[in-house]
Amino acid sequence: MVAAAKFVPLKTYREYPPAEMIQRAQAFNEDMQRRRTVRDFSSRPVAREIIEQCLLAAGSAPSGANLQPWLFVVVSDAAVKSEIRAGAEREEREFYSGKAPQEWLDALAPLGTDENKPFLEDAPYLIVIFEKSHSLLPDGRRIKNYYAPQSTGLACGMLITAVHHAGLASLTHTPSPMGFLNRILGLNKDHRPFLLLAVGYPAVGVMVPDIRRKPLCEIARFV
Ligand code: IYR
Repeated sequence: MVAAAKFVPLKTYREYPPAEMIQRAQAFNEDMQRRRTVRDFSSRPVAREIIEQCLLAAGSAPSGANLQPWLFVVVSDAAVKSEIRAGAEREEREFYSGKAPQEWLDALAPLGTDENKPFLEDAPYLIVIFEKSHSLLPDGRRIKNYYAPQSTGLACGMLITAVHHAGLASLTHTPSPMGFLNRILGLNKDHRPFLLLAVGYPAVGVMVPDIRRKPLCEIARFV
């Protein structure tokens, strides 16, 4: 049986005068341009409440058929972080010493990355985002999640934005393959590890690569 659509009035939309819209868009862009990925974190504690609010913001992302095909596993336990570091560094050693083609290594050179991932223990939180291939409906039916990668990617983008907005730094980390995360976190094959996000304060005196963002004319076309 197909559930009947139920609609309610949209009460949350807010319109701004055009000049204010421009000002808001500029201010938001300026704030987003301050975001930088960092690879060195302070172990300074961060209140769980901040992470919870950022996750709720991420969970407001649009998703295929509103199936919300994501699971955020927040790791702060030191022993679990160590296991994750060991699993990731095992994959990264292979990546950097043979698996990655030279072209890929050349593209990474400006970022100065290598197989050592101390941030996986230093950062107070590792948020492992899983893409769920299926949903369990309240009536017990198991159905496929539509556009699961797109939806989960959108939620990740919103999470990174929320974390930055809250005043914390993050690092998107994608050891490959990431199957070890299922084993460590006890999740079945319906859960595909999508991204590992380290979150916390940047280390004091942290350095970041001297890189630029592409100008509008290179990333957009108005037709
Ligand atoms: N996963 C490796 C390699 C890596 C790949 C890309 I694409 C990056 O933007 C950064 C790193 C690592 O984390 O070192």
